Amino acid sequence: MEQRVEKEGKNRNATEKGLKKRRRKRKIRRRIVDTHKVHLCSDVPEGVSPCITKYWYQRYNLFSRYDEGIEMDEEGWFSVTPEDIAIRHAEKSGNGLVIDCFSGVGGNAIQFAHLLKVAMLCFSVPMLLQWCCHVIAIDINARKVGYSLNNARIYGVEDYIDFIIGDFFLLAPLLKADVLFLSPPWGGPSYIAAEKFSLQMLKPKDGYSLFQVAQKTTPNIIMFLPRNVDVNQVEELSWLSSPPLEVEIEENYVKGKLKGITAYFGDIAYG
Ligand code: MGP
Ligand code: SAH
Repeated sequence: MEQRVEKEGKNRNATEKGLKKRRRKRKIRRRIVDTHKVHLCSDVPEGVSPCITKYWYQRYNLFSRYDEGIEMDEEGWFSVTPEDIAIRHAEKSGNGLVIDCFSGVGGNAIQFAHLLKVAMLCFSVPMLLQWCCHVIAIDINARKVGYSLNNARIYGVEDYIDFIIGDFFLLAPLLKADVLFLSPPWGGPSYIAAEKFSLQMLKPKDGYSLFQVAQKTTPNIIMFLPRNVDVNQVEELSWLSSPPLEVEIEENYVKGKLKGITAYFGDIAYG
């Protein structure tokens, strides 16, 4: 009797050990698959430099139609607003004339224009008159404007955007718009090294000067900023206007990962 119990005990131990082994095996296999997915570099095409490899892996989050011929340079890769976030910016912008003042390779301008196109196709003539404006996309870099035009064609919205090669700070006094969208350079991927990203670190001018220039055109301003930005400073921007502007600050995630922070000022806050 004692022997049987001992035997059963041994068998149970053996079975448990077997199960554990199998479980461990399965776990390890799963881990390898993950590693494989993240680190396998063999399918990265030639010409994609090591510093943009991580962005290449996110290419369909940046442009869902990436495979149709999207073009970007290095700065474009690390600066373009992920498509879902750009859609959110467009939805919040209302239905007036939007100027994308630092348009890069077109991530945002395309989504502003897409929303406009959908509105034009769906609504009646009086609504059309209200929406008869284009999106304006400004970038100082002619090559970026070329990429942006190419990318807008892929999304079928090139006729809804006026592309301007120029310096936003020089053009600003001439601009009229309902909403200004600002996603200036943050100083490259090393922006994240700062414990708190201060508005003074924005390029080519600090965030306070940028905001002051922008609000001469309209109080309705959208700023796309680093996820480590000093949020108190962002709130302070609303006090540069008298009376202070409404401000709404939101965190923008893609697939559960925080990518940036958007501040909406003026009538579009909480809209
Ligand atoms: P990231 O932090 O460099 O990438 O940029 P990621 O993949 O989140 O890094 P990880 O290693 O932490 O996983 C995140 C997002 O910020 C990019 O997809 C861009 O939309 C935006 N972004 C990054 N930079 C450096 C800039 C910039 O200079 N200007 C603007 N406008 N946006 C930027
Ligand atoms: N939102 C864009 C990315 C913007 S990156 C997208 O989704 O693609 C910032 C851009 O600002 C760069 O393309 C850079 O060429 C441009 N830029 C820098 N200084 C500028 C200036 N003074 N006026 C206009 N554009 C400028």
